[in-house]
Amino acid sequence: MMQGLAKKRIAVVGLGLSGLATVRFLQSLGIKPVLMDSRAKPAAIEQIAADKVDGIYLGKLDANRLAKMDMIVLSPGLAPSHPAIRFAVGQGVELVGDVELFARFCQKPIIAITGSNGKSTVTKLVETMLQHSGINALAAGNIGLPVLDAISQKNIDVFVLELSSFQLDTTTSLTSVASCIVNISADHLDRYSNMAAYTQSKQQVYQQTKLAVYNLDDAATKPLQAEQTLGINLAETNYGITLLDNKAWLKVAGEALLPVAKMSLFGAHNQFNALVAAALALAAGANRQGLITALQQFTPLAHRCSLVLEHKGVRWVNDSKATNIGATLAAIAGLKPSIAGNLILIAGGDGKGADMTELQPVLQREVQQLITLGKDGPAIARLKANSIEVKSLVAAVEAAAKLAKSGDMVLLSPACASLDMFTSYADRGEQFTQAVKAVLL
Ligand code: UMA
Ligand code: ADP
Repeated sequence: MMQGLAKKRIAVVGLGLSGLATVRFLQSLGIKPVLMDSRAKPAAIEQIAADKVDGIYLGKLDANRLAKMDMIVLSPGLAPSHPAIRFAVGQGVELVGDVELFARFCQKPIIAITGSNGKSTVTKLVETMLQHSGINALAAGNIGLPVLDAISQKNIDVFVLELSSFQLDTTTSLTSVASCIVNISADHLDRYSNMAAYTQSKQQVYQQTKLAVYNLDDAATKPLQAEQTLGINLAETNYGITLLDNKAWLKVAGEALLPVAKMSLFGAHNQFNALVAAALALAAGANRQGLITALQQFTPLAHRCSLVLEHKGVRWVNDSKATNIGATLAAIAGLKPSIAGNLILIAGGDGKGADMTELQPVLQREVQQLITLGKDGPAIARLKANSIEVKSLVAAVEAAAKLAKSGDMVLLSPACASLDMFTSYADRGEQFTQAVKAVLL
């Protein structure tokens, strides 16, 4: 069961959530890893017992020390193109990520999900559908629970993995019963040289899969090779939307499943997410009643088009998880039909190298007032006349409160990462929620 790891000199590079889980996992196998982080003082350093590791090296990554290893387990937040990593790999050191180790050790069926947007929603839906079918499923990976923490949980029947392109870049042994790229739109272009490189990274989710589920409206998601494929869009006849007694129903595996109005999630993008999740869950043994219960009872995830409050007829919505353009476009498309008055959009942050002009047609057509902040705020502000540039989220909320009238919606959907001003998208969403309450109540 040691998969040949026992006698290896292993470096865990990056001491964030997944790095720490990797350290614990290796220690449980009796291995004392070498630890490195490019930061002088990573937050988690206090949690590590020095006598259970073979040295901790902080600050600049030490290329010569890395080159002496047999294996490097690299955290997703560090790029394999880092010069010290490249040097070590050039010297013959094996490079893997935590998901690769998980794939080598996991004995249970795996469902693997990637995409630019909708990964977490689909992952949680699949987990819930399986659970309501009496199958003990556990969601892990990019969604937050490191896979090497998940692996030690008892009595799990199926692992449902949300995988980022960063994780896929260091994974080659993944075998899955079903997998999916939900969609591909511009993201992480500060790490990938172009969209082709980013797409290639996402395509790795289909390695050794039995069933590859893809998005018929997005050619880049089509598997280049897979045992079995299933293309889905809302217009498709097998998995799609069908009209019954003038009502829209989800159609799953050729049969009507549930009226769309009975889903707890709203918007066309979430109908698509539901169909994809149903296909993946059925492939892992879910039953139709399990799918129905999950779709009716699913609690929408926080910071994704969540209503903060309604005040004097104005709805304030937190979509902080929209960290790229595709997510903001989906949020506006989903919410706009429900807005009687104006849409006031708060956007901006770190655009990660994306071309913000892709937002322009929708800003012109659907958004009545734009408020921007953050590193790429000015680039977004240029796309619409009379936009208001502010320096803080509180100032954005104050500006929106002055403009909003009954029937309007104020939507925080930044189309950018949060890390230029906040510790995470969740921090940004929480600060927005607090600011809205402080300004209005
Ligand atoms: N970092 C350094 N030096 C290091 C190591 C990390 O500066 O030596 C920095 C990274 O650049 C990054 C931060 O520290 O800014 C965290 O990086 P990490 O690799 O230590 O991340 P973890 O804490 O292990 O969390 C990772 C995922 N993070 C990333 O991929 C950046 C988490 O996804 C995931 O939930 C967790 O593993 C458990 O599997 C988060 C994420 O932002 C939600 N993912 C990106 C996204 O969804 O767009 C890909
Ligand atoms: P991810 O884990 O890929 O970031 P989430 O499910 O957390 O995906 O959703 C992130 C953002 O993307 C939310 O703002 C949501 O409104 C939007 N979104 C969700 N599903 C889709 C989809 N299928 N297509 C486009 N955008 C989506």
